Parts: sequence; structure tokens; C-alpha cells
Amino acid sequence: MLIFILLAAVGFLVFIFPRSYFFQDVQHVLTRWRIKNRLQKYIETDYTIADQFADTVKAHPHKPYLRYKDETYTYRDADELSNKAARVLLQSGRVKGGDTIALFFGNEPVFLWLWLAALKIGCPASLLNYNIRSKSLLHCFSCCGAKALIAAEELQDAVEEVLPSLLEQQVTTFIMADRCRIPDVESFKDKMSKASSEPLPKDLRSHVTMRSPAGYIYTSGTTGLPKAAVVTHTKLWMYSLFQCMSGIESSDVIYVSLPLYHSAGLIGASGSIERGTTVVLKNKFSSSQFWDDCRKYNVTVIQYIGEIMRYLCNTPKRPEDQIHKVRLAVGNGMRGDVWQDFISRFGNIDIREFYGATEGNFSLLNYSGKMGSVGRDTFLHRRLFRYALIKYDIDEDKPVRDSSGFCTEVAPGEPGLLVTEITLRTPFTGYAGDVKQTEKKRLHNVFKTGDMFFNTGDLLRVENNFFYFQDRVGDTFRWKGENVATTEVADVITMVDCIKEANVYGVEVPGQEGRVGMAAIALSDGQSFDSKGVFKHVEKFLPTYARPRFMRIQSTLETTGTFKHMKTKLTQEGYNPNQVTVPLYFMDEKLKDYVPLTLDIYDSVISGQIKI
Ligand SMILES: *[C@@H]1O[C@H](CO)[C@@H](O)[C@H](O)[C@H]1NC(C)=O
Ligand SMILES: *[C@@H]1O[C@H](CO)[C@@H](O)[C@H](O)[C@H]1NC(C)=O
Ligand SMILES: CC(=O)N[C@H]1CO[C@H](CO)[C@@H](O)[C@@H]1O
Repeated sequence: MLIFILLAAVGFLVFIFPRSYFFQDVQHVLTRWRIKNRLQKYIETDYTIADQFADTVKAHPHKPYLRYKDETYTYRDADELSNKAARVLLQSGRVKGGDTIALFFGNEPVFLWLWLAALKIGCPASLLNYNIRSKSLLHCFSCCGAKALIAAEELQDAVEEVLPSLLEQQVTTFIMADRCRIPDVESFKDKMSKASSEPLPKDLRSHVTMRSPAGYIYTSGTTGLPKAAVVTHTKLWMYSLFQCMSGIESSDVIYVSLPLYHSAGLIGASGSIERGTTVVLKNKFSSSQFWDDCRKYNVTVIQYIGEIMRYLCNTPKRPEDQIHKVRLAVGNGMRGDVWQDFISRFGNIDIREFYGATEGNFSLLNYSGKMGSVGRDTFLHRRLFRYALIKYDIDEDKPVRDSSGFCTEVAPGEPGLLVTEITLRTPFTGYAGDVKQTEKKRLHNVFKTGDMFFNTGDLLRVENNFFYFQDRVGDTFRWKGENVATTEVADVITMVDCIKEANVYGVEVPGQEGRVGMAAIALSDGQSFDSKGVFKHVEKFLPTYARPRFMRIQSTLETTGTFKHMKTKLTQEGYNPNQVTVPLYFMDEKLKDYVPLTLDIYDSVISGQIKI
């Protein structure tokens, strides 16, 4: 009855305001409400994604679950392969239910079989970023307390480098190969092909509840080394139901070219299980093969991050640009100008832009067709979640507090830090093995004594009830779709003898999403800048996306009253030799050196002649 009255009211309002967003707002809130009820039912019965997978296999065993290169795996194939993988783990005698298993792989089918295997036997899977090495790798590994590591064959060297520490921690290490040349490391592939594919008893995961961790995803949140965000089984369901919210249907074919270790990639793969859709997995994103793949596999839904859309728009035009079956694009970080290009170039594709942090308890979805916006700030939405945009001091890197110690909301149109209330219903599960970092993301006494909010670390602004994403605050910037934690980069570069201190920040490059790394450094007393040595060190210890492309040498580094490095002014000056008076260097990958940044180099970077 209530619904009826509501609909009548909606009909009336749409009649009066034909161009208003009211109808969409209501529809969206109703969808969220339905999803919430469904999730509630799953929580009450501890029905996990592993249970859903079993039911999906039963419902359509012969439907393709995964396409990869020229291989096709049906839901039944996926079921059998993951049974085999699970048996190898159990039969090793080194892994039992509840133990964390770390997966160190690029995008390939076996990643998913292992992930499903871990779910089936109730083991959280820790999804390691395959770009990381040495100290960071070990850190990611140990903060989730993993008992076993399974790595791709091509990542053997990276494993070998950290093996002594792994052995010390009594970790069982496997390589996905038929044989393994490293002593103390076991092979996995041969064992998997011999193992039985028979169904596994369900009671292997009887210890799992919806609050148990299903896995760990790493984020370079704000400071220091990557942090392991705990993905509980509930959270995994929320990722999966996200597809439902975006309008993905069971007949859809989803193209996943983002890394599976990212939450975005995982949303694609795990969400498919719930909808029973087909996933087309790409080992590595390629802008030149993107549309050919979409045509080849009849892809109907693509997943993106802003960078991907820009790369696609930057490819040379082709006559067949609009010949494809893609109807929906789901993702985040797309800028308004790119959106325009994208639609006019590739045809009328529905774009669902969302906002949400891996570890956060809040999400926004653009459901109303407003270019550049990530969602609506409405009365209805505010009833569902409590959130606010508060004033933020960029240099001090903390929220502004008034004389009574409370935060204040920004005026409409002004950027503010998005904070969302942490309650029993909207908890924040925190980071594995890192109480300090978990606490750092919690803000206390925001509007009144005793309240608690989650600090998203993102600046947003609201205009006419639309949210717009502004920037990440503090110590993180994004480059090539990856978060770069500036303190982590600073820690690495100050390991070089000649560098005493470093302040790392991101600077913009025309025509590119995000910011590229730049470091202001102070030299150790009496030393000169060993450009080649610094290059070698950076190349060895930092993934490509985290390497500072520019450096400036200061006599001292300015800090704030609380000894935080000042970044605002440095960021504004960037790498423009006309503005920066101290020595500037540019990372030249061909010469394997940091070379003095001349006006020539500067102009070529600005005009795009030098690609970064
Ligand atoms: C794509 O669709 C076409 C026509 O509907 C069909 O002939 C073809 O087999 C499909 N390809 C795949 C990989 O499903
Ligand atoms: C928002 O959603 C509408 C409708 O799906 C779409 O047309 C529009 O491009 C989206 N805008 C962004 C930036 O996501
Ligand atoms: C707003 C939001 O996303 N709320 C969710 C927070 O997380 C809990 C469980 O982890 C969910 O039940 C809420 O729906």
C-alpha cells in the first residue's frame, strides 16, 4: 500500500517536473533497498559466494564462466578445476580451514581456480599485487599472516628473493609449474592435474561466517607500505551485488582487463558468479586490442578506471569503432571531457560511474546521467547513509576543527573531505595486522562527542545535488590506475646514500589521468647527486608507476608546524624550469639516468612528444 502511494506520488511529480531527477532517485533507493534485504537474508543464513557458486554450477553447468585467449571454461569446468586446486592444498598437509593463502599471479584462469578453491575450503585468499617485490612483498605477505604462498611460474625470481624470510616464517611455498628448480619450494601444477575433481564436502567451510575474512586486498591508502583491507564474506557479497545495482544481467558478457588483485577486477569476477554471467579475462589491458576483443567475444559490459577510457580515446580512429555489442560501462574515475569523447567515438554506451573505497563502507553510483558526476547527494540517500563533506587543511593533512574541537561541513560547491559514519550497521572492518593504520582511518568526535566516522581520504564537492570527485588528499596520488603512497616512495629513495630526506608528491601531466611522481630531495651533507646510482636504485625497488619521474634538489625541505612536509606549493610549481629555481632532474629511461631537465625536455613533456 505504502509503495502504491509512493508510486502515485512519483508519477505525479514526474508529471509536474518531467526533467527532474526525482524518479531516478526513488528508483535507485528502491534498488538499494531490495539489495539490502537480499544481503540481509544471506547474512542470516551464512550463505557465502562459495554456496552461490555451487548453486550457479547446478543451475547452468554448461554456460561459459570464463573465456581467456582461445580457452573457454564452463561453470562446471571452473568447479572441477577449483576442486582439484583445493585438494592439492588440503593434501599438502600444510593448509587447514581458516589459514590464509597468498596468491601471487597476473590475470590468468588459474588465479580464479585458486581463489575459488580457497573459498570452498574456507581459507581467506590474500591477493598480492604482482608488481611488488622484496620488502613490500614480504610486508604484504606477513600482515595477513598467510601460511602458504602460491606464485605464478614467471614470478619465481621474486619469490626466490624473499624465500629465506618465508622459510623462517615456516610458510609453505608453491610455484604453479610441473617442476620447481628452487629447493624448499613445491610444484603445484603437476599435483593439480593428478588430483581428483570430485565435489568437496561443504563442511570443509563450516567454520565460515559472513563476518569471517574471505580475503585481503591491498591498498596504498595514505601512508607507508600497502595495507591489507579485510574483505569479509559480507563485503564480498556487496561487491557482487554491485553488478546487480548497475543493471548487469545474466546474459551479459563482461570484459575484465583490470588486475584481479584490485577490487575492481574482483568485482568483475565474483559478481559474475551471482549473476551467472560470462567473464572475458584479459591478461593485461591493451588499448589496441580492446575493441577487437569486445567484438571477438561478443562483450556487452566493460569495466573501466578513468585511465582506461582515456587510453581508448587516444588510439587512432578506426572505421569499425562503433561496431560492437557493448551496452554498459561500469567503473570509476572518468573525467567529463573523456566521457564526451568516448560516447561520440564509440557509440551510445551507458556509463555507470561509481565511487567507493575498497575498505570503506559507503558507495555512490551515477545512475542519473549527469556527466562527470559520481552520484547524487539527496535527501533519500542521506536517509540511507550518514556522510558529510568536511573542511580539510591540505598542508596539515587533517580536518579543520573549530574552537570547540568539532569539524564543519563545507559550503555547497566547495571541496571537502568525505567522511562516512561508522555504526554497527555500517562497520569498518579495518586493515589486517595494523591497528595503527585502522585507527588512523577513524575520525572521532566529528560533529558531537562520541561519534565516529570513516575517513575516505577523498575530496569531493557537491553542486546541485551531484557529487564530483576532486582529489585524493595527503599522501597518496594515482598514476596509471595505481595508488602511489608517497611515504613509501620516500622511504625507498632515502635508502640511497646521497639522499638525506625526500618529499614525494604527484604532479599533473597534460592529457593524462592522475599525477606522476616527483620528489623534492635534500642531499646528505657533503655529498653530490649520484644520478645514475639513484636511477638504479629506483628501478630496482619501485614498480614503474611509483617511480619519481622528476626530482628537484633543495637545500632544505620545508615542513609544517607538525613536521609534515609541505606539498601544496611544490605541487603547484611542478617541474616547470621557468618557475623552479633549484636544480631539476628528469628520469630518462633510455639513458638509465636522471638528467638535468632542460626547457626542451619540459616542452616535449608538455606537448606529449615525450611519453611518460
Ligand atoms: C558472437 O555472436 C555471433 C552472432 O550472434 C555468433 O555467431 C558468435 O558465435 C558469437 N561469438 C562468441 C565467442 O560467442
Ligand atoms: C552517468 O550515468 C549516465 C546514465 O547512465 C551516463 O549517460 C553518464 O555518462 C554518466 N556519467 C558519468 C560521468 O559517469
Ligand atoms: C553503506 C554500506 O555500504 N553499508 C554496509 C557496511 O558494511 C556492512 C557489513 O560489512 C553492510 O551490512 C552494510 O550494508
